[in-house]
Formats: sequence, structure tokens, C-alpha cells
Amino acid sequence: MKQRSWRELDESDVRVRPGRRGSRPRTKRRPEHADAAAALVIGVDRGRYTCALDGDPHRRVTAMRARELGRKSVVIGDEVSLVGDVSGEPDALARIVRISARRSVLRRTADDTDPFERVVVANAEQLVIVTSLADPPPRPGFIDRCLVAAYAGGLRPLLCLTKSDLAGADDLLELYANLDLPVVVTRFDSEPDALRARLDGRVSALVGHSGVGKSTLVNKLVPEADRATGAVSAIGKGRHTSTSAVALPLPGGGWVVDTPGIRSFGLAHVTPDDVLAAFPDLAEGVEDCPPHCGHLGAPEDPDCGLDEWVAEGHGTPRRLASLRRLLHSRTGREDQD
Ligand SMILES: Nc1nc2c(ncn2[C@@H]2O[C@H](COP(=O)(O)OP(=O)(O)OP(=O)(O)O)[C@@H](O)[C@H]2O)c(=O)[nH]1
Ligand SMILES: [Mg+2]
Ligand SMILES: [Zn+2]
Repeated sequence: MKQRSWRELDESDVRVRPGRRGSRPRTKRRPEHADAAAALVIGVDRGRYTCALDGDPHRRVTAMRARELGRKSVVIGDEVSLVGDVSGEPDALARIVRISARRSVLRRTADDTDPFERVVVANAEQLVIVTSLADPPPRPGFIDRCLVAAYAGGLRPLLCLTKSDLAGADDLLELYANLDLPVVVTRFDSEPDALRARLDGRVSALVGHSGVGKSTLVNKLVPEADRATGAVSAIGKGRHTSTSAVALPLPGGGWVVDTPGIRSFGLAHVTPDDVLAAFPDLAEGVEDCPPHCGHLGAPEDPDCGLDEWVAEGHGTPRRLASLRRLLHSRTGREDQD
């Protein structure tokens, strides 16, 4: 009986079925948790979680996970229930006894063959894909992958092009003109007002390669953030300036999550439909595809309707190539299974 309830708790991790709560077997602990405090996880460091009580950035409590959470991960953005010492005094340690159903999950695997997916951020409404226009140069394939992860995880994507003092944005703007994707362009010698307007009052996560300027932006958005920023020259040697994610309160309300730079966005957990959803300019083109078409084009799918769709002037060949690159990486993963 007891074991069964543990399993149910584990299952509730991400795929929470809302109507189910009342039917869950009661455990002895339940009454103890009735007065648990609600908090938002804003930092994770070696098994210690920094939590903001009631989402108030000034009421910080350090917590550890309670044993009853099992192997369930706690990540930045999780809404949790705390018991124990929630005074926030220097040595006080509360316990996280419950993780609320996640409204969104930004997941990634280390690469496309990695069976272990990690949740990077929970409950973020917006994914800010930060790409520098130069130094390091933009990689559309990476942007596309981030878009896929955003759509698959229930986050609204926003493209932020940094370092516009070094290069123009026209090529990238044109590449994404067919997508319903808001874009802001920034440079470090001016205020990121357009970005700020899109972040205020929301929970947003910044992702991007190392050195694109995520922490530089965060320092402008949150004056007391004091995030370390680093030289791009060191990054080629595998050095990342930011080593852990942290959520910072925006002066205008809402939170921005600064994450460490990532080299790739593994998509082993994503389905072909998720991938297609990230390409609304192409999605309709699969209507005439043969059954079970993988949309890869020749030689795998020579009759894929997307070739004709693009030839008719929808989307662009570059977008189709990008879509197929993603679909190919999924195929690689399936070969392994
Ligand atoms: N020229 C130029 N340089 C910038 C701009 N924004 C940031 N930089 C520089 O780019 C370098 C990297 O910036 P960071 O903010 O540390 O980059 P990051 O994305 O946080 O990197 P990681 O933490 O490693 O993921 C620093 O030397 C910044 O000064 C910009 O708009 N123009
Ligand atoms: Mg950083
Ligand atoms: Zn097809």
C-alpha cells in the first residue's frame, strides 16, 4: 500500500493529471503538510535550494529536498511546499515536501542520443533565445533547436540578438521573418528597453551559447544582479562564465532566469510533431505526404510533400533544410533505441 503511493508521487512529476489529486491514496504525512508554506525555487547549489516564500524575492529560505520526494528533481522555477524552519535565519534549513504541477518545462538532453533529459527551468512562460550577431557568430540550427524545445515545453519563444555593435541583424531577421517570432536586438552600450518591456511581469528564461551576452543583459535588467561576465576568448577552451542557473527578480515584476551557456540543445525527448510545430511556415506542407512520411526528403522520404510546398514558394529552402536537420537527429536517436 505504501509503495503504491510512492509510485504515484513519482508519476506526478511532470505529467500531472489535475483531477487525480483526490483519488491519491492518503499517506500518514498528509496532515503534517497541510500548513506547508508555498515558495518559488530561485537557486540551486549542491543540494541546497534557495526559495522565495510566496514568490517574494525578499523572503528567502534555504531548503533541502525531503526524502519523500524520491528521485524527483527540483529545478529553478518550481513551485514547492516547504515545511520545517522557514524563518530564513542564517542556519535555518527547510524541507521541500511537494512540487506543484509544472505549467511548462524547458527540457534538454546533453545531445540527441542522451537518454537522460534534464529539466532546465520549470514554469517559465517565455524562452529568450539569446544569440550574438558576432563573436560568437550566430548559428541558425541552434536557434531552431531552441524553438523546438520551447514549443515542446510550452514556452513562448523570443529571439534576442545581441552585440549589434559588431554586426547587422538583417540576415537573421530575414531568416525568421516567416515565423511568428518576436525579435529584439540589443547592444551593450544602450539600454535593452524593448527586451525589458517583453520581460516585465513574466517569468522568462535566457538560453544561448556561452559568451553571447546573457549575463551582460541580466546585469542591465537587474541592477543588483552582479552576474559575472567573461571574455569570449576563454570560451573556446570550454570555459563558461556562468556555471549555474539563477532566477532574479525584475524591478518591473516577474523573474528572469540566467542559465549557463550550452553548446547544443539535445532533442531526444521531442516528437516529430513537436518539430513541425516549430515551423508554422512549413507545417501545412505535410498534408499531401504519404502515410508515415518522416518528412526527411530523398532518399528516405522521396515523396515528402514539403519539397513541392517550398517549390511553390512557401517557407524557404533554408528553413526546410533546418527542419530536416532536426528531424534527422531524431532518426539517429531512434536507431539507438
Ligand atoms: N561587443 C559586444 N560585446 C558584448 C555585448 N554584450 C556582451 N558582450 C561581451 O561578451 C562577453 C560575454 O558576455 P557574458 O554576458 O559573460 O556572456 P554569457 O552569455 O553570460 O556567457 P556564459 O555565462 O559563459 O554562458 C563579455 O566580454 C561581454 O562584455 C555587446 O552587446 N557587444
Ligand atoms: Mg553568463
Ligand atoms: Zn513528408
